[in-house]
Amino acid sequence: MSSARIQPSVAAAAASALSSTVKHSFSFKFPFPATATPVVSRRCGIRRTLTVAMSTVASNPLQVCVKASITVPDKLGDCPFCQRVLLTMEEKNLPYDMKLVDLSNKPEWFLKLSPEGKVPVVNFDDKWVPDSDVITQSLEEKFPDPPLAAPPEKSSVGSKIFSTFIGFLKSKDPGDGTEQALLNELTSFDEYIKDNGPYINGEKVSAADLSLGPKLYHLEIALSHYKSWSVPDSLPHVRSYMQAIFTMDSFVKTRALQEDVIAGWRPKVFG
Ligand SMILES: N[C@@H](CCC(=O)N[C@@H](CS)C(=O)NCC(=O)O)C(=O)O
Repeated sequence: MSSARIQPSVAAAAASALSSTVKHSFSFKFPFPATATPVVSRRCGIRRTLTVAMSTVASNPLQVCVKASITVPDKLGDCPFCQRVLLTMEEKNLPYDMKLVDLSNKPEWFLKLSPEGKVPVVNFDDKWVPDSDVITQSLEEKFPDPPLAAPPEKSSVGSKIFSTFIGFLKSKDPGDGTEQALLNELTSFDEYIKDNGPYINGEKVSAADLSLGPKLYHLEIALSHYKSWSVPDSLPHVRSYMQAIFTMDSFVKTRALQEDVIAGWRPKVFG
C-alpha cells in the first residue's frame, strides 16, 4: 500500500488544518510533500501522531490508542499487541490516526476511554474497543477485503512461543528448563513452517502471522540483549519466517524501536 506521512516542519499548519479526524481518500490533496516522517500535533494535552494511509476505500481514519515510545518523544512504543492491530490496518489498507499514550503516566482522557488502562483500543462506531483479539476480529468483519483470517486450527500455531520466551527471559537459573521449553515450541513451529509455510496459513500472510510476528520481534531483540541468545541455526524455517515477516513493508512501518523493546522488558528481567 502507499502511504503518506506529514513533515514535522508543517505540523503546526497541519494541526490547525486537520481536525482530530482526517478525512481523505486518493483524491485528498496534501498541501505539502509526502514524507516518511510522522506529524505530531498537540491539542488539549493529547499527543497525537497522524499517520495517513492512502486507501482505495475512502473512509474516515480509524482512531487507535497505542503505546508511546519511552526512549524517543512522539514515536510509537513497544507494544506487540498494538503492532498487531496496526499491521492489520496496514495490510487491509485502512487509514488510521494513532494516539500515542504514555503508559507510565496515563492521561485522564485515555483512562476515560480505556478504564482498564490498556492499549490498544480502537474506536468503532463511536465506541472504544480494547483487546487486540477483539479489535482484529472486528477489523476482519467490518473490512473483509483483503481477507486475513486463518482457520481456527491454524490461529493457535506458535501461540505458546511468547509465554515460553517470557519464562526464559525472566529466568535466573540456566538449568530450570525454561530455555528448553522455548526451544521445544520453536522446534514445533519450525516443523510446522517447513511442512505448511512459508506463512502459517500457507502462501499468504494471515492474521496469525500478524499476531505472532511482533512477539517474535520482541523475542529476538530481548533475548539477544539480555541473554546473548538467538534462534539457533538448527531451526532454519523459524529464522526464514522471522526474516520474511520482519522485512514486510507494513512491519517495518509499525515496528518498535529496538531501544524501546529493550527498555520495555528491563523490569521483567531485573524486577
Ligand atoms: N490482551 C491485550 C493485552 C494488551 C496489553 O497488555 N497491553 C499492554 C501494553 S503491551 C498495556 O496496555 N499495559 C498497560 C498496563 O497494564 O497498565 C491485547 O491483546 O490487546
